Amino acid sequence: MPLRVGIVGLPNAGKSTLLNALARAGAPVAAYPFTTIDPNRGMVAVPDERLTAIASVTHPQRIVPAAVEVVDIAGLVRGAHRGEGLGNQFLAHIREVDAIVHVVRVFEAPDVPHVEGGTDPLRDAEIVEAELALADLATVDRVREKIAPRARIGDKVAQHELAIVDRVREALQRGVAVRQLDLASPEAAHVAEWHLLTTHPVILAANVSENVGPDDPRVQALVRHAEQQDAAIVVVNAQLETELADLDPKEAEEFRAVSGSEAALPRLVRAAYTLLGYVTFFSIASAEVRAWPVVRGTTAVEAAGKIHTDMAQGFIRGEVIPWETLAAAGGLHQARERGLLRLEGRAYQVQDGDVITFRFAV
Ligand SMILES: Nc1nc2c(ncn2[C@@H]2O[C@H](COP(=O)(O)OP(=O)(O)OP(=O)(O)O)[C@@H](O)[C@H]2O)c(=O)[nH]1
Ligand SMILES: [Mg+2]
Repeated sequence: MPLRVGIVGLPNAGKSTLLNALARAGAPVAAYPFTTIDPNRGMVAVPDERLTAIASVTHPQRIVPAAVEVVDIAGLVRGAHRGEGLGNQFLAHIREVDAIVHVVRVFEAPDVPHVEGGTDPLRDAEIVEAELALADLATVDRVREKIAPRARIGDKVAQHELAIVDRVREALQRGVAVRQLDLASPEAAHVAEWHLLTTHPVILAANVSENVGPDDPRVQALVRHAEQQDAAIVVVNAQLETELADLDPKEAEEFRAVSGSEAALPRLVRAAYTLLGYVTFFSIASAEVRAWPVVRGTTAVEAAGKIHTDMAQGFIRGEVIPWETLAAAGGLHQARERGLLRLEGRAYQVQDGDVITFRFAV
C-alpha cells in the first residue's frame, strides 16, 4: 500500500497548487502517473536517483518507484468545528493517512484573497492546528460518552480506557497534539482506534513566493513553531513548482541549478520518511527494479512478505548488496563473482539502500 499523505491548510494557502505540482513533477519518473481517483486525490511517484543507478547496471524492463497517495481537502477556516466555511466535513478523508502536510501561506498576492484579511503564517498555522485539535476533541467526547456508563458500573477495561480518554482530552483542550503525548504502546493502540487527526506526523509546508523567501522572519517564526510542535518543515514555492513542471525537464533543471531551488517533492518525501522512520530497499527480480519503503527495523522475512506472501512463507535467505556497491561493481553477476553479495537470514534488519534478492521455496 502506498504511503498516504493528507494536505490541510486555510483556503487559498496553495494546497491544490502543491498537489498539482507534486503530481506533475512525479509523472515523468513514473509507472504511477498522476491518476486522479477523484478531483483531489493523486498518486505521486517518489523520485529516487538510486533506482536509476541500479537500473543502469541491471538493465530492467521496468523501473517501479514507490508511490505516495496525496489527498487534498477543502480549506479549513476558524470555527470549522462549529460548521464555519465548508466545516470539517472533509476531515474524514484524512483520518487514515500516514502523515499530514499542512500548507501555510507565506506568499503575498493581492489578487488571491485571504480569509483572515492578510498573510500571517504563524497565526494561520495556529488556526488550522486548533481546528484539528477541536475536531479530535469532538471525537474523543463521543468516545467518552460511549465508555463512561460502563466505567461507572465498574467495568475495569472501560475504566482504564476512560483514563486514557481523559488524558488525551485534557491535552487537546490545552491545544497539545496527541502525537506530542508520550503514550506507552498499549495506550497508543487504544488511541489509534479513534482515528484522531493530531496523532499523525505533520510536515509544515511554508508556501513562499519570489518576493517572500525562506529567509523571511515569518518563515523563521514558522521554523521555530514547527520545532515546538514536533513537526517537520519544508519551504516550498508551489506556484514556481507548477511552472517548472510545465517546462521541458532540462530547462527546469537548469533553472534549479542557477536558482538553487531543490525540487519540493523529494524534500517532502524525505521529511515524511524521516518522521515515519522509513527506509527503502530495492528488489531487482522479474525484469524490474523496484523501490520498497518499509519501517526501520523491518526484518528480511517481513520485507519478503511485502513483495509476496509466498516469499515470506517459503523464505530461505536474502542476497543483499548496498546499491552503491552494486552500481560500482557494474552488475549483479560481477558483484557475485567478487563475493560482494551477503547472505542474510530471516532476522536480518533491512538497511536503507539495500538491494535484496530473496530466495524462497514454493
Ligand atoms: N503568488 C502566488 N500565488 C499562489 C501560490 N500558491 C498558490 N497561489 C495561488 O493561490 C490561489 C489559491 O491556490 P489553491 O492551490 O487553489 O489554494 P487551496 O489551498 O487549494 O485553496 P482551497 O481549495 O480554497 O482551500 C490560486 O490562484 C493559486 O494560483 C504562490 O506560491 N504564489
Ligand atoms: Mg484546493
